[in-house]
Amino acid sequence: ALKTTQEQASGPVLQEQLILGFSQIGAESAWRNCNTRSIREAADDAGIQLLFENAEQKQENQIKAIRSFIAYQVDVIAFVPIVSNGWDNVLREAKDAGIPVLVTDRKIETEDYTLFAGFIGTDSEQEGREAALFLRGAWEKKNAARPMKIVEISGTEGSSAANGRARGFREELGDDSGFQIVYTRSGDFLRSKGYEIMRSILESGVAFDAVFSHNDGMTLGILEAMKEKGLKPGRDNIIVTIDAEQAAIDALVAGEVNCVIECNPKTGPIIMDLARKLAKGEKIPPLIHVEEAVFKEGDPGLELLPPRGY
Ligand code: GZL
Repeated sequence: ALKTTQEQASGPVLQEQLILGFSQIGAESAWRNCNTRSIREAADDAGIQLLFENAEQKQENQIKAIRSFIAYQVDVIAFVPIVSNGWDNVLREAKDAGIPVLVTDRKIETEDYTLFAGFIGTDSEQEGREAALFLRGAWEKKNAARPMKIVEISGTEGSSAANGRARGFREELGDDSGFQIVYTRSGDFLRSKGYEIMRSILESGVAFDAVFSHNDGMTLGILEAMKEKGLKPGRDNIIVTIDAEQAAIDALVAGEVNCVIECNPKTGPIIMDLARKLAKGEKIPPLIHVEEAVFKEGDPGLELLPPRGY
């Protein structure tokens, strides 16, 4: 069902407008909202007709959305899989309908990698490794004669972002007995849950030296809970967080967190380039990881960083 931009006008068909069906997981964090803005703006700029569905954090809504894109006979489907598993059936339906699928931001696990054309997003395992590298360095600087006690507040259970960050973090720490994860719990990437979990940890009296938080949204809740208890986050403890939204960079400059690892949400333009290639039947790379930086306390020029935009 290729709608032409010239259909209404009597003029000659100049350009058939590409129709992209996009299933987004929701609006759980500033990062996600920036990702959505980037996709909408890039579709506009590229002259691509975007059918955008917000799944409100439910996989079944994503599956329904993808089925509606198939029924509508869009040219390309792209989606952020909220969790890694459970996609094979609906992706087989898209393949049978001859519609190429682009997986973005989060990854899927499947027995059949021909079910999608490629992945564009961030390397969650590398983000986890960077977090471990920072904590290792920070603890060595303290010259402590005992293992570092780490609290981990992780992202959405079953998501490649949370699984990858946890895996990369543990791989980098290795079985080095100098680092102990004394508590780990999912905060679902939500600020409110980050707050609740840290409050309960502080009330339980669990001793810890460092916090590894899987996203800045939860970290803002963690900071709030610590301050309520009279703690000085980033001073009384070491905090490493992922996304690099503006509020986290501001906290880094203020000395309330110690390391911020970038996870780039602005993938709209490259998603549109890849969608256009797929619509023309071209091959695309199976895996594209976007570049990411690491910001540490004491880095020169932190105050001069351009606005993050999320
Ligand atoms: C990471 C992305 C995560 C962000 C969170 O690639 O899927 O989801 O880290 C967002 O802020 O909610």
